[in-house]
Amino acid sequence: APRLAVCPGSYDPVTVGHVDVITRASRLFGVVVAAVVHNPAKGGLFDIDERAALLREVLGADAATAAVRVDVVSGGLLVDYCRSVGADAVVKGLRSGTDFTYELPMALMNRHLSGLETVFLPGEPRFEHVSSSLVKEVARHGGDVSDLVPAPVLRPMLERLRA
Ligand code: COD
Repeated sequence: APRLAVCPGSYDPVTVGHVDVITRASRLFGVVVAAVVHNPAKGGLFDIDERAALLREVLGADAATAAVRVDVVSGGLLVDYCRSVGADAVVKGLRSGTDFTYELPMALMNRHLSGLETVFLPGEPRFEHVSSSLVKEVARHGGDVSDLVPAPVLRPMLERLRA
């Protein structure tokens, strides 16, 4: 069977940084599932089904093939979801030492819980400053974020921020 990786995230909304990580993961694994995970620590602009719909639109032709899928994880542990889909690894992008400090305990905990390994991909330096939360903040105050989110995200995000 092809190796399967899960790229979990809040994806609220998907950014060019996320797309870069998913695309690079798909060159390493036969199947990549971009999993929209409900993170109760973060209030959402979009609900998780809306985020998943935007991801599917953005990943376009890739998401229509078996090689890149989009799924929703509405609760529970990531390791349980990963087991349910037969994942071989979690793949995450690392922008900085701050990301590493946040991600390392989760990676170790997930391995402790179920043996699930995490593979870290170094973030593309051009996108090091790109996060969903900063994109929303800049857009909310009228800044230009058109290079930071995929084109299909821009209008729905601006409309939602205005609402
Ligand atoms: N460049 C590279 N990587 C990036 C970039 C960028 N510009 N932007 C984002 N990323 C990476 C992030 O580092 C992260 O790895 C991933 O993309 C997703 O980012 P976000 O911001 O969409 O998602 P987070 O950080 O809010 O998601 C955290 C999870 C919800 C995935 C996490 O909390 C989790 O796994 N929860 C599941 C519940 C669980 O099992 N808890 C116990 C874990 S030990």
